[in-house]
Amino acid sequence: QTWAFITEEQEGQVQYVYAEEFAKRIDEKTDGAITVEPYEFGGLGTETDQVEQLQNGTAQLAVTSPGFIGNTVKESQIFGLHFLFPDSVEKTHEILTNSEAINEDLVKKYEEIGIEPLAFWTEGGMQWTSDRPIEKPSDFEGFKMRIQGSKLQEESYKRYDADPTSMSWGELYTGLENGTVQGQENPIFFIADASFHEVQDYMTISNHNNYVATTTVNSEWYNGLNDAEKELVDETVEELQGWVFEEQKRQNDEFLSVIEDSEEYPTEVIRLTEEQRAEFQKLAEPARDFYRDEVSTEGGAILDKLEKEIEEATSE
Ligand code: 6CS
Repeated sequence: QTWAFITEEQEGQVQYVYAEEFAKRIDEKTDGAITVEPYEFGGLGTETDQVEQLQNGTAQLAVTSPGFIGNTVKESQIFGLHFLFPDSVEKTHEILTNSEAINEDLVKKYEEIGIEPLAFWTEGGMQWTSDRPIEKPSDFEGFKMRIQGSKLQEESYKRYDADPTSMSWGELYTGLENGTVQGQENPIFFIADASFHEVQDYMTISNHNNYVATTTVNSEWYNGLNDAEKELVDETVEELQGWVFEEQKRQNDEFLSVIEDSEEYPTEVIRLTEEQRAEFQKLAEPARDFYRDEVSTEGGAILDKLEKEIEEATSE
């Protein structure tokens, strides 16, 4: 049998190599009886189309991002909050792996729409790229900021007085080039690999958030697997949780110098101090109430629990 595995990224990029590694391990474990076919982003439509393909069973597996699924699974927008997770990417990955709020309560919300999330993981800290230096919140005034598409992401940028616009990443290079948008956020590996630095003059190392990706499967398909197949999927996803942490780290470390050393496309790299980050953090904080009141369907119960878990994990 063949299982289709959709990703939102292209060859070499973290989500795609994750799907390749998953395929390789399944192939080895089943002696070739099960083939997993990874799909790169581009051929199947937009990220939102891909969510539908997972839901209707065209694909069995997919990496989906909360920024795109947030209109369907409202609570998943929680990952659009700035300065919620600890500064350490490693700690964040640990929380994403172990949190009950995420892996039990939030999972139930996906299940309601026929999607089973098997793992949440980080693709690294989010950084800003822009056509002007971004060092303080007022630098965002009237700034046309690209966001993926969730209400919470929109609110987060409105807190800095920016003007957020939703856009698929397939349109983003051109959008930045012709000025439809003036900036965007992404982990370093993605900024460099998608060549956004070619059409941006500045990159601010802000670590204002983490890019969270989710390994998801079609519920009906997953529940129809026999015990051995289910175990095979679960065990492989579990193995990849540590593997993908190392992979994103390697890529984010390596690609920083691609941006910094490019002579053809010079990009000024701005590193925010703790004081500078605190200015953004102060403005970002009330977006949590927006999540509780306007986004969550249950008054923010998942956020309340997650905040406690983060507090516990960081005070250890
Ligand atoms: O910015 C985006 O929309 C894209 N960024 C990453 C890191 N992966 C895929 C996603 O669609």
